[in-house]
Amino acid sequence: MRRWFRRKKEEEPQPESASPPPAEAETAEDNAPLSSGPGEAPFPEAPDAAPLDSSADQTPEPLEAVFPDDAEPRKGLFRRFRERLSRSREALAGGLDRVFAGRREVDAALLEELEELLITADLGVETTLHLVQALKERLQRRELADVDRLKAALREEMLNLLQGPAPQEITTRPWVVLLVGVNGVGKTTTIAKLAHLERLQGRTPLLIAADTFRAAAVEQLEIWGERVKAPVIKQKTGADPAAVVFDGLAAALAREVDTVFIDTAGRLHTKVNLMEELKKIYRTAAKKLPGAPHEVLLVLDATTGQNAVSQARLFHEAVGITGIILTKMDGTAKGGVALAVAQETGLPLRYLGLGEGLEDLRPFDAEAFVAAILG
Ligand SMILES: Nc1nc2c(ncn2[C@@H]2O[C@H](COP(=O)(O)OP(=O)(O)O)[C@@H](O)[C@H]2O)c(=O)[nH]1
Ligand SMILES: [Mg+2]
Repeated sequence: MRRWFRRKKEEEPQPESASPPPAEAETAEDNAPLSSGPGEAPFPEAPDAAPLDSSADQTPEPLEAVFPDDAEPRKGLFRRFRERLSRSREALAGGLDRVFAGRREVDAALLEELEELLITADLGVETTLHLVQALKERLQRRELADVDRLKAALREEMLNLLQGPAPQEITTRPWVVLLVGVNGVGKTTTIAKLAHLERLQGRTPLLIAADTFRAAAVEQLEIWGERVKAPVIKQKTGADPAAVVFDGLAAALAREVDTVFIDTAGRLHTKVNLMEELKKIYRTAAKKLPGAPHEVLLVLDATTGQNAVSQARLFHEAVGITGIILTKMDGTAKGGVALAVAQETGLPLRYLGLGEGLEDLRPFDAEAFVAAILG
């Protein structure tokens, strides 16, 4: 039952390389050349490009040095998820313990209590009903002899729901990743974390500051760029974000970097403009580099709960999302929203933000996640 995203995909298959996803008539403005003014070179060669730090070419630190708990990466991931998702575990596993206390048999009344608990733990009505329905069917098949079986069955159903396709294989260079999402969800911080992960893998990232709305946004990205030793391509505040992307991709090609991350604006009060801006960025990227952007990652703030699902719908309709990053999973009891987002969008969860530091972004792992929230 994955309605709107699946439907959209069927109706509007992602076009091959050059053209962006929304099959819309382009406006005159969209077709106009992107040059910033008469007599000016349309795209001066990245005038503000930060010089490539020479240390950027050195071998990055080994993974274990930066993630000491990742000497055994999978174990470290389970531990980190458990530690950072403790409030969500309190809500879910703690709630289950309370519901199951003193009960041995599983009956319809118990499933009803479970239903209430899942809704309050931010799984959303639809996802909760989906899970409870699956459990009711198991109960009818007499598979739920006791609460332990029920707990195991819930774990299984959650895992089924979170099982997404494997991440796209990186097949070309530069690999271009566009990050979108409303203001304050963590896009800029997440780009820094992603760039950091790239460096740990010995790859070279380049960052494009296409949130030209506020000077502070560009500065923030520049500071992160220095920290992760990644060049940042920018223009003046107020510049056309699509032009910055064009410059940025030219620089990425010239420098032969491995990966490009594009930071975008996310102010909500101009929703229509924002979506138009993102579409234009998408088209410009595709024109400059056929096939780009190769991934469009939507950043959602877990603390906003069910609101995250409606944001996903909006952005997916505008630019066609390929994966989701849920930030601020640390310190919130609303981690259950991950299940709602996965179920209601049908899009794969790619990363979880588990804190504000550079190391606090981890690839999404369904088993580690479910183990962390169910205790
Ligand atoms: N606790 C926590 N804070 C985060 C996380 N990701 C981002 N933030 C914080 O959220 C705030 C907004 O982040 P920013 O990257 O500027 O959001 P943007 O407007 O989408 O670019 C900053 O204070 C970040 O430190 C996360 O995973 N956990
Ligand atoms: Mg930002």
